Amino acid sequence: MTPSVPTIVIGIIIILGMPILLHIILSSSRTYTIPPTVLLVGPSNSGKTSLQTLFERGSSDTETHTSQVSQSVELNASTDSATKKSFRNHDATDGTYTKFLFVDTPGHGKLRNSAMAKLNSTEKLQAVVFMVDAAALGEPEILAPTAAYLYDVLLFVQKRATTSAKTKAAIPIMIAANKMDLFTALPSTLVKSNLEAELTRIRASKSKGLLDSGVGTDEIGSEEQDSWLGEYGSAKFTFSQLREFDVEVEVVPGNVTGDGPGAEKWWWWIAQRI
Ligand SMILES: Nc1nc2c(ncn2[C@@H]2O[C@H](COP(=O)(O)OP(=O)(O)OP(=O)(O)O)[C@@H](O)[C@H]2O)c(=O)[nH]1
Ligand SMILES: [Mg+2]
Repeated sequence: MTPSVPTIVIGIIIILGMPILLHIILSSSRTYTIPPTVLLVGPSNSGKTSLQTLFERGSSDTETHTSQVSQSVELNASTDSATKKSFRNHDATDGTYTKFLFVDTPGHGKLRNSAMAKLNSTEKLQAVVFMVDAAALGEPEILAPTAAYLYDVLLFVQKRATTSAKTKAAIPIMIAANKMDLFTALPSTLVKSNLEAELTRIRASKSKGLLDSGVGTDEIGSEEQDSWLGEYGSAKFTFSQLREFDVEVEVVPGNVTGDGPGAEKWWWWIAQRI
């Protein structure tokens, strides 16, 4: 029973190799189980945290505060038409449910970077919900910063679609026009046209800035084209121009609290895209 050299070598390989093999198996299965993620962005006070609470608990009566950090909850959605109206995240025992992460981000201007970073770093990002306060969007001082934020999000998604078309699918965007329970709320058609008009203005001023910065007309070419939102050179921006990049943008009205269309349509939109 004297141990031979090959036996010892094989023994050592097995002893040293097993943990490494186990690590590879476990870490690869971990990345595999990351659920699809839906990111909730938008300006402060639009109702993001309220919506996340509603989807998670089935009600949203708790007081919310300006969010300081991103918050992730795990939800189950089904495209089964029988459950179309039930977004309550109750036990997923019957039917086929898809587990997904619903991530709330802080909307405050000073914390916006963290939301944009999330957009950039989220694995399995499946959809983006951009929430706006439809009751406040009639005021220019709310509309302007809201559109500026939306501009950044849309341009990010458009750029991602053009640069990595083969590796990553384009991300659909839902503009959730919230607070439809309030009589001051703009109808979704006006939410859409107001945002498009403001985005047109922003786009024009950005391209003008580029021209004014002294860059020669020869040099702007593709650089400017890449950072132009929507159809290049068009006078007016419309959300439908993003279809050219396979990016779908839809305005969907709803409300988290009070009486109105509710949150079912938003839930249904999400369920179909995860
Ligand atoms: N009337 C009405 N008020 C709403 C609705 N949804 C949210 N609110 C109110 O809007 C306020 C802001 O809601 P939050 O959910 O904290 O807003 P937020 O988007 O998370 O804001 P930040 O965390 O600062 O980015 C709260 O007082 C909510 O009660 C709605 O559908 N209708
Ligand atoms: Mg919040």
